[in-house]
Amino acid sequence: MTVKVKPAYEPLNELTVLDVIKPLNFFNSASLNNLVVQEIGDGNLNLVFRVQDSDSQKALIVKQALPYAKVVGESWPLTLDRARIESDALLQEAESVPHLVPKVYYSDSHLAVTVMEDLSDHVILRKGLIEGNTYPLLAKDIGTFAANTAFYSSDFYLHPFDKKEKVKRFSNPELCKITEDLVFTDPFFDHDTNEFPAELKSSVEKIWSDQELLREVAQLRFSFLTRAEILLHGDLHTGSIFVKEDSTKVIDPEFAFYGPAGFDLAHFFANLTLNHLSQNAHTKEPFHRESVQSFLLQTIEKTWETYTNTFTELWREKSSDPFVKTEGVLENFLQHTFQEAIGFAGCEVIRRTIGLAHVVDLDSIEQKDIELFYKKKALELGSYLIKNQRKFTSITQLTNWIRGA
Ligand code: SR1
Ligand code: MG
Repeated sequence: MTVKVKPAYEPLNELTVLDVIKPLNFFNSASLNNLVVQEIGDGNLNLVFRVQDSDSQKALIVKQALPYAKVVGESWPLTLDRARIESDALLQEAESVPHLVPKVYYSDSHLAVTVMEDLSDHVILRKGLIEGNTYPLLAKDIGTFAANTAFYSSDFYLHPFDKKEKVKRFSNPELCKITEDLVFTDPFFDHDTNEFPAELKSSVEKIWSDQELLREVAQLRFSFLTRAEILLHGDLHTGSIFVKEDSTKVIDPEFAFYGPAGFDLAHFFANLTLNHLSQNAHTKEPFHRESVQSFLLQTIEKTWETYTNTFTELWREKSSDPFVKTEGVLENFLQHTFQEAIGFAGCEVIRRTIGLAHVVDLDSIEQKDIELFYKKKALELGSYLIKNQRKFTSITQLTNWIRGA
């Protein structure tokens, strides 16, 4: 009897990555000598290799989790289980929106590896937006993604036993702890993970001493910790979305877990908002700037509209909830999701400005005084959203507020 021993975890390199992909028969055997491997990871946490046949140009991606957070180094250990969560979440999402996620070809939880579709013909949305590009399908695609992944993972659709099984499968305590700390805690206290220029100190101290604001943040944080409503992507910022003119792909769901329904859309809206502020510095030509900014606001509006329409349709056609026909039940859910999303978005705007992981949209503003000006605006806007979340009753109220910031 031969006993197959699973390979022990080792970080891959540009040579050993070939041992993972050869048995998959993705490339034909004649082309194995022509494979070109490049490590292209530029995120905070993982290794990402692109393997390409230099003759046919056919390519795939091998993503491997490291046992620590790359952004900080080995002093910050991090579970490898996030690779399993990521590939499971991609497969789960593909059940309802296969056209909006990369295809998974293979995964190995021991090596913490996911082998998936190469999307090099797309660009990262954050980069595309900073360059002043616009994407006509973005709103419809993200609204469709958010509504489908929410509905099909929720108690409105699943049998309670299946739902609770999934909550267990997507339990992701270490990655959630990163969000609990970096989004909902550290930026609101004088914590050593925070990072901001001295010139922002008085604006930051205003946040730290604002009891009304802190009370709201505490409540949002508690929601994030306790409300297992839907399977979230968990980190849906503009660096987790690949785009081109005719395609949108949501990548990187390693933070996936069951959480409050407004969280993903909030992060998407917050990152569009930060880009909107930064366009004032990045896009010099006024007509172009105005058109990019109005694209960003229309994207927020249309995403929410698509989300509510799609969710409502799914609810009417497929919900197993006993209160499906009771007037106001769906409306209450959507309203609560919307208002909480405004609060979550405020937290994301603040943490991306003064916390550990910033956004390049604001950080790359070349002129220091202009960078500080828009960072102050971001802090004011974030605080306003958190404190006034329950006053928002329509998406245009939000976009008007961002326009006027
Ligand atoms: C240490 S990880 C920092 C941030 O990067 C990820 O993309 C998440 O947004 C996390 O908060
Ligand atoms: Mg990521």
